[in-house]
Amino acid sequence: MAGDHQGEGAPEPVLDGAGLRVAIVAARWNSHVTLRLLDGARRGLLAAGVDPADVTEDWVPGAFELPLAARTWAESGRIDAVICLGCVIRGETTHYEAVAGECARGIQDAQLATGVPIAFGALTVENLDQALARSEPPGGHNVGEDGANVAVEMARLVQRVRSG
Ligand code: INI
Repeated sequence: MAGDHQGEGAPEPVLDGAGLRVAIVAARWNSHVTLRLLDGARRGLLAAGVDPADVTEDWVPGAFELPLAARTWAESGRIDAVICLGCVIRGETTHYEAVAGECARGIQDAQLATGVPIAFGALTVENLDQALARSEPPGGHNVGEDGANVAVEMARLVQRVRSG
């Protein structure tokens, strides 16, 4: 993962997305950032071998709405993983904690309740500079791209364990 040194020493995941069906859900709030995350997610899925025809994209008003959209897709039985994309900037909202916290909690609740992996590709940052640094063009760090990798890795893990 670009810019990531947290996995040093651990085996690299084998990212084989062929045949996986993935739903991307993006928040319109701060769309100047979430569009960059969407680019990253598309790029990551393509690089992992996911067929663009197997990818759906939906927009929701803000990060607060991501969990419901993700859970609805997860319950549909028609996808193998979901990627949530959002951007909550502390300096620009007085209810940062509520929006960011409920987004994270809702996404975790949804993936645990459904057993469908849901990647948390929502930025929770102090300012726009931090948001841009985490949603970079090809070659840079992009949390949407990270989300694509997470979705593929976790979808395969779930499939492998379930199939015994
Ligand atoms: N939603 C975001 O995705 N990012 C934000 O920074 C943000 N701010 O600043 O408030 C935000 N608010 C909207 C929220 O997600 C809901 O859409 C809204 O409260 C309606 O439910």
